[in-house]
Amino acid sequence: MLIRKLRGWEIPEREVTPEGAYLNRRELVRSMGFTAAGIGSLLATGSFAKASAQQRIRGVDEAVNYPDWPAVDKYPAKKSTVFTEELTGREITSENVTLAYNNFYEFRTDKANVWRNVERFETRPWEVEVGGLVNNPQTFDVDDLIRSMPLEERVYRFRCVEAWAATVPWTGFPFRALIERVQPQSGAKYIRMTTALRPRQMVGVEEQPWYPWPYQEGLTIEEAMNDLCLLATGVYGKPMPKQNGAPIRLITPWKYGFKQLKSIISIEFTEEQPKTLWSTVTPGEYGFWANINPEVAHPRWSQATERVIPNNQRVPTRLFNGYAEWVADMYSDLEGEYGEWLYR
Ligand SMILES: Nc1nc2c(c(=O)[nH]1)N[C@H]1C(S)=C(S)[C@@H](COP(=O)(O)O)O[C@H]1N2
Ligand SMILES: [Mo]
Repeated sequence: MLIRKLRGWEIPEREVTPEGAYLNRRELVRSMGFTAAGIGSLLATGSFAKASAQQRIRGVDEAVNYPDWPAVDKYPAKKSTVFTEELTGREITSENVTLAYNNFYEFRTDKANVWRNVERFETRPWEVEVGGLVNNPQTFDVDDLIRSMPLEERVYRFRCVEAWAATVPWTGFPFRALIERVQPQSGAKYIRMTTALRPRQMVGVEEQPWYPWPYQEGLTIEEAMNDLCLLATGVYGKPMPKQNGAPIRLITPWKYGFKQLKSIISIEFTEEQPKTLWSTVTPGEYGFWANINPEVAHPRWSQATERVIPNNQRVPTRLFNGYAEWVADMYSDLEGEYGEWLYR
């Protein structure tokens, strides 16, 4: 039953253009400075066998595995009157699709199998360390943080750089509210964010030691302060499932999906533009800005159209994913610096 449902919307192999498809393992290993012996010992931990044993088929709801969650009474949160389904111009993607079609390379690189591999990942208790160039550095228990923030449900368009797109009702709070608590110093210009790194709980990390883990991403402070920018702690009116980035992840709907890192443990204010996992791996393909723009092609494919899951119908890509009126001002200074600023 589930299998048949998944097959209906799984993309044909020829259309798959994943972030990591281009990676030449040997080249990466060399550029990352891993030795052959180091790789060998990491691979000798038996993760391949364990992974295949986990391939038994379960229902999507079972895989979600909501933790025993102290702030569960905050769900569902009140719905935004601005960021509605109508504003997105399309229908909300069904929950079963969003929860079973994921990019989360710490677990699996094939999107249809991430949810089947998150069982060992422990998302409570969970701390988020907020520091760097701030006057009031703090480490938050994630549930204390969630309880103290104004949660809201917002329906946003979602667009992966690979060209698949969805429409998702996230629950979260404005990144700005967190920034106000920690008070950035005047020298702070950027924010570096980091995903948890737990090889024993994350089969993809165990099996792919050549990626420059941990997954890191960054924004300017101005971007993080933007009205659209959300720290999401739930989806579809419930706490965030593990495969979608429990317990807390970034949502920047005007940027490609790879900016929107999952399962955040650290938020650091910096003076310099932070290095990110993808800009380290393939700087010409997944740069720092990553703003959605139909006119700036990815080096390996056009971005003029996108493919809405689960039916994969092609529709035009919108500048800033349709959110130009909220975000375009932030980039006016960069315009013309070099033609590709929107993408890079
Ligand atoms: N830590 C981490 N965050 C991540 C990724 C990842 O591999 N690891 N993939 C990114 C990419 S490429 C996309 S498209 C989105 C997918 O989010 P979803 O699975 O909730 O749709 O997560 C982003 N956040
Ligand atoms: Mo993506």
